[in-house]
Amino acid sequence: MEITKSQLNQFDQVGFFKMDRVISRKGFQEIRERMEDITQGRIQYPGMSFQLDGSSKAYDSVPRGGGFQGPSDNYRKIQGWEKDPVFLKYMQHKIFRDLTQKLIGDKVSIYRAMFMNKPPQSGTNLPYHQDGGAGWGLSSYLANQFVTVWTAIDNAYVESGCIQVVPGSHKLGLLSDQGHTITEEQVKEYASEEKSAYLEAQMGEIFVLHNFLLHKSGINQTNKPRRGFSVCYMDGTITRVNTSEDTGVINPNYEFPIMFGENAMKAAV
Ligand SMILES: O=C(O)CCC(=O)C(=O)O
Repeated sequence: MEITKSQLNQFDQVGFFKMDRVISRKGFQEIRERMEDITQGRIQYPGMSFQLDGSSKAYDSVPRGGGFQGPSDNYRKIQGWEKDPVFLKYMQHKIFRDLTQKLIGDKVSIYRAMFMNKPPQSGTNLPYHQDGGAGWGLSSYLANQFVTVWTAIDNAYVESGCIQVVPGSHKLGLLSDQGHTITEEQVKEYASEEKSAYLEAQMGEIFVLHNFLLHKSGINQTNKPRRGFSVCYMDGTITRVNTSEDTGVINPNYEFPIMFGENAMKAAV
């Protein structure tokens, strides 16, 4: 199992590509069950961060994150999944080793391992943004030092708020110094509906995303959750220069977890 030239070409040309599920059905079921264990508090790890969904579907109304806030199906974002051995094993899958070696290099860390949920008939509109820029509090944010792997935990459709992207927009570079959301004028100029594509996925399928690719996601109008697991791999030499909500880093002594290469994390047995 390895990343092909054609996938890398697609990544270069349009800023993303899709992959089939990389683990067995049984292994994927274990991931889904473990996700439930964590959202319901049956398993807890110190240092994971939890943010509940807001009540108004508006991005600026989501509450601040914190520690575990009780069993809930309404978490919008949870970070710190590398602390869990089932998730760590997935994140260190040899296909992601191959991907990151080809795109980044030998020593690879993550700046976040994140669950993003659109609860049934709910969820928050996430506006168009790029995953990079000074606001992320990282010592570097060059394009070739990052790649995001987004896995569908549930089927993700247009109606359930799947990710929407502007193919090729990674070539625009960072549209804001700070990174993250773009202005309404930039949306008009670069991200009209006609230019966009919806990334629908069956559970287990994966999208590999360039961090400068403009992407957003809507609300969930179905009766089933739309959960995604997003891992942002980066060059392992990058350090933290600031705290940042986006990376979930609030501890000033935080060191990014190494996934591959020297000092890579090992799952506790
Ligand atoms: O899962 C989503 O709806 C958005 C995820 C996202 O923005 C990301 O992985 O960078």
